[in-house]
Amino acid sequence: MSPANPDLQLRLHGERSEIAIVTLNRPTKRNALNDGLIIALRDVFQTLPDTVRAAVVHGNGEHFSAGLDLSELSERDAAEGVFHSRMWHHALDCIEKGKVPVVAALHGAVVGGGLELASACHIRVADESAFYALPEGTRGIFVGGGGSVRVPKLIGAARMSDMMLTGRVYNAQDGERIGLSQYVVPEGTALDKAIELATRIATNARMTNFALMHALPRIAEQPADHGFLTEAMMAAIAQSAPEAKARVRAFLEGKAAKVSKT
Ligand code: 1HE
Repeated sequence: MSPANPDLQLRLHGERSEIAIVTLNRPTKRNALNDGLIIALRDVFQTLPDTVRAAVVHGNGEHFSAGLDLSELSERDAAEGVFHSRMWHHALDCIEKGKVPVVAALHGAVVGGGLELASACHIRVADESAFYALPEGTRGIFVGGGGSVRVPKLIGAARMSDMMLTGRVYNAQDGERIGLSQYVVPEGTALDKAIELATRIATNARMTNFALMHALPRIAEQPADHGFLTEAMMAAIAQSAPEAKARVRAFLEGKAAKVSKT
């Protein structure tokens, strides 16, 4: 069950092993992401067991992730740099466009490639110790793990430029305010909250989760006229699933929960 690389751990949680908890386990290096760890992430998300319906990613130690392992950067030429970046793209795509929704539990440093990893997840829960930065600007490099595609979708290109040009660091509260996370929770509780959310997500109809992962982001990028058509197709497929019919019937018969204020 555990990946071959000890820097990444996988454990299954829940009565039906429906939650995968994926742990970055390189705390002495602040979960800096070396090639081995990126490949292990790719492999783990490509081969999640069939029981899994939602996943959580978090980091052991004081920080979520210090980003790219800078010790591996120095000797790369331009061609190697392109392939290296494409490797990150593929691995993080296995999270964003993978089998199940993924919740990131964030604490401490969520910087550089660590923020790129978090951005590939579907929900981000930060505890109050979390802070966000893109120190690539300071290091004389550029994002390479999909950050220039995903981060502007969360906070806009202007805020991302500011982070990279000036080294601006956002704390957890401001990170939530601008859209880097959807939740802020007390220090030390991000993993519990992420597991709680993943457990709820795992109860959704599979086609609903599929639509939210695979159709919604594409529809959002389509011209409106194309988007309406794609939405209509997706809606019709989702509604026709037996599980959807059973859920709607249960509500009409008073057997399903109403929407209620929190
Ligand atoms: C590292 C890395 C790393 C720590 N690569 N080894 N990312 C950065 O520019 C962030 C660099 N890291 C930091 O700013 C700080 O380490 C932290 C704020 C994250 C944490 O600080 P702290 O005081 O808890 O830890 P530390 O003492 O700085 O680091 C502990 C060890 O981890 C130390 O090694 P040691 O052998 O001396 O113990 C550090 O060298 C090591 N370490 N971060 C390698 N990033 C796809 S492109 C993405 C491009 C990027 O991500 S660029 C941004 C890189």
